[in-house]
Amino acid sequence: MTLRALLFDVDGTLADTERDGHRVAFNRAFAEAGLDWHWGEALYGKLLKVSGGKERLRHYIKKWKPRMDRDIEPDELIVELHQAKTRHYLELMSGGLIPLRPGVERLLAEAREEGVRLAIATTTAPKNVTALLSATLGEHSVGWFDVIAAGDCVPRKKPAPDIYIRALDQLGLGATECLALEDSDNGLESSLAAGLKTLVTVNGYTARQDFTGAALVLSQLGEPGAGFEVLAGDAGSATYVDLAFLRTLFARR
Ligand code: XBP
Ligand code: MG
Repeated sequence: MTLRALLFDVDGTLADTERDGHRVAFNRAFAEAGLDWHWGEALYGKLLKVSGGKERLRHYIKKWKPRMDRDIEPDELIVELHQAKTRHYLELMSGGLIPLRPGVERLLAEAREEGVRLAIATTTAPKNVTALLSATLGEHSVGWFDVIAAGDCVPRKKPAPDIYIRALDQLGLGATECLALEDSDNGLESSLAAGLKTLVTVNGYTARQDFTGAALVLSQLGEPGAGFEVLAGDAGSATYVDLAFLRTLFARR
């Protein structure tokens, strides 16, 4: 089988957007709304168990603020806070705050040169994806992706397989023709449930998660001269991920 497309997760995979991007944007939205909530780095790591910003807010209110004495319905509050959070996130991104992870730009370029199609399958809002791509690779890079499946376009977020199934459907490809790139247990559960072979590159929040079922678990994609560390699986003699390496990984039984 030929490798036809790479499906990328966004947060944590393309860039380390959670700690210094989403988390900061949530905190700015809380302050703006006059709430004394603050999501520190460690608490945010726990909250990441729930994917999706609105879902994360709902979980936090239920668990940490069950007796909120505001005359506003939690549903309304969640929508308002999430809109404000997205505004702050877009502002942070437009400032070029967060770079792509090592190897991402190189791998995207190689895939384009060699006719391997690109797609996005993420839990985050579509606007956030466009903002990250535009800030790091230029506005034109949005067009490099044949499919951007994001946010609320499916009923169930990761770890459900819905977003990957949607992306495959829009690509018109089967799972066995594609490879997914993920950073988290929720993301891996989602891609595996959609039938996709998956390469995991971890980050500070996900390094100790369970990645059973992944084709390979690496510290990062790496670059020539600044390679990855293998956390689980067999990378052979490779030191960084390029398209030739992904083809070998993809072809493995
Ligand atoms: C990661 C997430 C996202 C962001 C928040 O998504 O869980 O929910 O933290 O984004 P992925 P929104 O790794 O699938 O890209 O606030 O826009 O939902
Ligand atoms: Mg992710």
